[in-house]
Amino acid sequence: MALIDSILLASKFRGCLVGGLLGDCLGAPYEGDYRIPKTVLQKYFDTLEGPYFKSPVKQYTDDSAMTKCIAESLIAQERFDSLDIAKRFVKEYFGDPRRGYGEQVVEIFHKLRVQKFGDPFGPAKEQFGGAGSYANGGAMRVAPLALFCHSDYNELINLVEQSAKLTHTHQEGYDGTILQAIAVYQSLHLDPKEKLDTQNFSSQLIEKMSEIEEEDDNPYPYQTQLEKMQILLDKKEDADDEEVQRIMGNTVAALYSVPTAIFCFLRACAPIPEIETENPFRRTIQYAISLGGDTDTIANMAGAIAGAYYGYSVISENLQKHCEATEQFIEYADKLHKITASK
Ligand code: RVK
Ligand code: MG
Ligand code: MG
Repeated sequence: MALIDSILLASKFRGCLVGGLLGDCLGAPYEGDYRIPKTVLQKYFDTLEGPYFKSPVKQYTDDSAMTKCIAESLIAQERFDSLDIAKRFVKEYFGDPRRGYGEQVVEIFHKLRVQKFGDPFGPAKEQFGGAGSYANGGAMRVAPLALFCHSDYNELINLVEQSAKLTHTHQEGYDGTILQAIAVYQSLHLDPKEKLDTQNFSSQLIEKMSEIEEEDDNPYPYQTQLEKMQILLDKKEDADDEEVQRIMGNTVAALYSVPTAIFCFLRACAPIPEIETENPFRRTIQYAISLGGDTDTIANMAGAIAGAYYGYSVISENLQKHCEATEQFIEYADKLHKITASK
């Protein structure tokens, strides 16, 4: 692992949170579309990144609303406090419910409120007839916790699992959250000036997920997806969008969106046909959105990983100006950096 100095780390913290926010805001208008023509997205990004013009900001969705709750809790408590996070989820949802939340997760917020937070982990266990949610809602909000635990891998795994289980008790739901956090963790520890070894990045993810998944009943789903990802990465230009969609997936299921987001980050290190930009951060989210489906969330997760790798300086100022709450997310990143520096 590279030695990352404090200035670069601060930039990576900002890059991670702002990167995720931009993926959410810019991906949200396309959520649910089958696949978005590359030409349409090229124009969309060129316009937003070009000379600044006044227009209503692109609003963030539940992904960033819940990320905000975790960031604010960690900043206020200076530690992981599951009850405090649960309370913030509920307050945030009832104060601003129209952010496109998952259909079922809101049941948890209602139950938590009625039960006065007696057991913050209880209602999640009852979802889907006791099976728990396998969707990507745990992963989409995990970035601040990955930043908070950047110097302690074992703490990261432990706390991330707990954070997921407030809403996602299905193995694929919480292991997907862990995988997203590990991808951010790995990105934070790499020097962006050195060429990224994408096969090594994915091999390390597979190795770490084998330790996580060996304790589970169904021990292979993420390792299997990541192995498929490696084969696609090797194919580069030869892997067309249809194949990527079919193999990696683009749905709300964590298994078919978290590895997809990681794939987008790794694929976008190199040029991609029909995506005209020299900027690898922009290429990452533009590519993630082009794959369609759960665009806000896949671009959010890919943006957080890419931002944690490249740092804040790579993110276009004009793109930021067109997105809601950018300043607020910069502030969260700076405060989290300060807290972790003094830990
Ligand atoms: C709308 C059957 C299951 C399941 C299970 C399906 C926002 C359901 C964000 C459910 C993200 C959906 C996304 C969402 C995040 C999950 N059996 N179906 N065991 N587990 N599902 O409600 O926060 O966009 O169809 O837990 O994880 O932008 O409605 O929410 O894209 O996944 O939602 O799962 O969703 P939830 P979430
Ligand atoms: Mg959303
Ligand atoms: Mg989504």
